[in-house]
Amino acid sequence: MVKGMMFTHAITRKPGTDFASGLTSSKLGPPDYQLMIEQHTAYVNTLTLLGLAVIELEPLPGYPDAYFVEDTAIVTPDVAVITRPGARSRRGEEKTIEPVLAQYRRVERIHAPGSVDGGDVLAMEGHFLIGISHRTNKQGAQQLGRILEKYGNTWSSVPVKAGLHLKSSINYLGNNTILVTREFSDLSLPEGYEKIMVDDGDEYAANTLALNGTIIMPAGFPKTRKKLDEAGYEIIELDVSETRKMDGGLTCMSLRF
Ligand code: CIR
Repeated sequence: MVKGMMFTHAITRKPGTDFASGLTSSKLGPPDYQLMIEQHTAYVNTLTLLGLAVIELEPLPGYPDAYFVEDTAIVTPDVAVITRPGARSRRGEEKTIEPVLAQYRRVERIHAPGSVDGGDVLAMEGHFLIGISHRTNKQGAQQLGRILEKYGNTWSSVPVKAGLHLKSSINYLGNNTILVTREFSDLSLPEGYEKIMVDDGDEYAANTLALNGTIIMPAGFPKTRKKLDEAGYEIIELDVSETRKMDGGLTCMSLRF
C-alpha cells in the first residue's frame, strides 16, 4: 500500500461554454467543448471512484478559467487559505469558493500585494513547496508560509523555472517520492524524500494526481507509465487533451481535502 495523502472530498467546476477564451500559451490549437465536457466528466467520475465526495459547481459566467478550481485555495486538514490569484482576469473566482470551503474548514486569506495560485503549492504530507512564478509572488508565498506554520506545517520556496505553475513540473506521488521534470532535478527536498524524473519529451506527464493510493496520470506517456508501474504505483490514465490546450492538467481541475 502506498503511503500518501488521503482525501474524502473534492470541489470541481464544470467548464463553461466560453472556456476556450481562457488564458493559454499552448500552441496546440483550439479546444473542443464537447470533448472537454466528456473528459471532465470522466475526471469527476474517477474522483468518485477513488472514494471522494465530489462537490461539482456550475460554470462561472465571465470567468472562462474558473474550472481550474485548484488555483483558488490551499486546503490542509486544519485550514483553507483562499488565494489572491496572480492573473487579473481570474481575480474573483476565489470569492465563489470561499463559502463552499467555509463549510469544512476555518478560512484564512492571502492579501494584496501578495498573490498565490494554488497550482504553485505542492503539499508533501506536512511540508509545502511554494513556487515563485509569474502568478505567485514572494509576498504571497510568505503570507501563505506564515499561515501554514501557524498550523504546524513547514514550507520552503522554489523558483518556477519552467511551465506555468510549480505543479506543471513537480508532483507528490506518496511514499515520500516526487515526480519531476529535468528542470527541477536539482531541487533540494526534506531528508528522506526521493525523486523520479520523467524523460525529456514527457514533461507534461509530471502533472499527475495522487489520490487515496492511486496515481491518475495523463494518457499517452508510456515511458513515464512504465517508471511508475515499476515503482509499484496503482495507475489510472485519463485523456486530458482539451485541458492541456488551455495550459491545465489533472491537478488544476479539483481541490482535494
Ligand atoms: C490559467 O492560465 O490560469 C489557466 N488557463 C490554466 C490554469 C492551470 N492551473 C493549474 O495548473 N493549477
